[in-house]
Amino acid sequence: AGKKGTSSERTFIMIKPDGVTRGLVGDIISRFEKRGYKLVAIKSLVPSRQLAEQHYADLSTRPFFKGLVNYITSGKAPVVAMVWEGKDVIRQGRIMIGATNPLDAAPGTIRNTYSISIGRNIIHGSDSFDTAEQEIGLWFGKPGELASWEPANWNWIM
Ligand code: RTP
Repeated sequence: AGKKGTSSERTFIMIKPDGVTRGLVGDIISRFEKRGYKLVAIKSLVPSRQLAEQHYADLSTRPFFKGLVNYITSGKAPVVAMVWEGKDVIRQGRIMIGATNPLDAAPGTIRNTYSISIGRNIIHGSDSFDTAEQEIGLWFGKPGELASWEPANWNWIM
């Protein structure tokens, strides 16, 4: 996940099928872009069962696990998987997303703005540096999948 605590820190963000179906991809990308974060990978896909189960492996004993995996693999809509880069992006991403239960999410966050249901909370974001490393490797593990780039005017963010 880049280097922790530096401007090359990276996080894994996934817009879930409900966010895609509802046409929120543009708004979500826009929030990260405008904040000053850099998009270094993006793809739209229907995850395989194996990928979804690996991604949510920590939750495998929870009662909602099966429903969660069924939902993100259903193919009714794809997910949009992304890697975003920048200072404190792992923690800031979680703040921008809001609490897991949208009913507890702070006003202005993505989940508060667009949802009222924990099982349809629009988006996922890595919750720590180690998780980010693991998730980026899982979703973008092939060589060349992450773009490193510097826009000409990047000095505005320093
Ligand atoms: P995420 O991993 O998706 O960013 O969410 P999170 O860390 O905020 O929450 P986590 O506890 O890891 O749960 C992962 C996802 O499982 C779904 N969930 N459903 N029906 C339920 O009671 C329930 N609880 C959790 C949510 O979609 C949550 O984002």
